[in-house]
Amino acid sequence: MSDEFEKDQDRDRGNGVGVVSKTAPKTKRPSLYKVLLLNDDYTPQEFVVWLLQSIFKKESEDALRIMMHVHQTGIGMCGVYTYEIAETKVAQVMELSRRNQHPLQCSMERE
Ligand code: TYC
Repeated sequence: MSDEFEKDQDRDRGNGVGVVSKTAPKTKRPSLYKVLLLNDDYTPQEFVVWLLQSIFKKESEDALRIMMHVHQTGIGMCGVYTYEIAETKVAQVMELSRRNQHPLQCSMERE
């Protein structure tokens, strides 16, 4: 049991052990970010499927489904991550696309 919790309990019992204000929670859940892939007319479908498998660890069936969703609707989600992981994945997609001379675009958005 935490010291803070015991202090709150002591105050509640009116036993003379005071706390100034209610104990604030010490942890906050991190914000999550969606990583989004955008369609274009030039990046090969196989390259997008390969990125989804290698960077986003998707099974081949899921990778194909996500790629086709982006191809047909213009945008799609590759995954949801904390800020730094999402940022790293976006940078990896952009760098691999650039190195392979594909115009593929990837972005992130707070959930
Ligand atoms: N539209 C591309 C093609 O027909 C395939 C593609 C899919 C490109 C998804 C980008 O994010 C993308 N070759």
